[in-house]
Amino acid sequence: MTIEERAALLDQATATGEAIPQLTSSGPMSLETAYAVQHKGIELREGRGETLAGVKLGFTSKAKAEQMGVSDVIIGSLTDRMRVEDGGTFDVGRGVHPRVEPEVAFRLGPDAELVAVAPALEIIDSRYREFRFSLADVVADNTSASAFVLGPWTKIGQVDALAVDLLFDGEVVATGSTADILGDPLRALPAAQRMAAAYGHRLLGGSVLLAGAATAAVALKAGTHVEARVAGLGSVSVRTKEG
Ligand code: 0L1
Ligand code: MG
Repeated sequence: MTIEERAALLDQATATGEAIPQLTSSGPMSLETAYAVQHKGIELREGRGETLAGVKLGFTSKAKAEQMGVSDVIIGSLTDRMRVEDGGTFDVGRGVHPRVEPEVAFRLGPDAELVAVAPALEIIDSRYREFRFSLADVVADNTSASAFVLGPWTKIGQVDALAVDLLFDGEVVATGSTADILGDPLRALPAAQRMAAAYGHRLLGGSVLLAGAATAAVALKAGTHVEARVAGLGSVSVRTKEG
């Protein structure tokens, strides 16, 4: 299969919400090819009028990296159409099997420096059956990126050990700490710079850097008020619906 064919399969699965077999089930795929597939998928989105809104990191927690048997982070791209307003609505019916993670986001300045921080929610949704994939598969699938929600921006202070709660309808469903994001979410910038240089991502002024998850991802169903609270940074929320 060509890079274009692999990107088209993933793009189709995103549009229909129908899971596909892992791309690597029909043969091995190098990390370089996987990132080429990811970029082709973003090009398809740009061809439909979407614009780049930022980048995201995955596998930023030691536990997740160990679970996947990997020793480095992965990088994906965010577009404007993936963004849901704080307090807005996300249609779970559009996805395959969406999950949510509480995160920390940074806004980049003109020289791709960190200028502001916000609590964030990332909705991830693997396009592969049973949410199962190899490293190359998930990279090709734009690191499972589906949607993101940003809370209020504030000036950056110490963010290395802030308590994080994920709540569904006011009940805590997961707790963690920003320390689980690379030991300190500020490390997301050098990690993103390194990955962007290696794999051709753009760190644009004014764009967003989703630093990584502070807890494991939790499955979403319709009709839920989902909120992340990050101590000292405030909260961010989204409501899920179906159809
Ligand atoms: O944003 C993330 O941490 C997810 C990275 C991809 C792995 C997954 O889908 O769980
Ligand atoms: Mg994430």
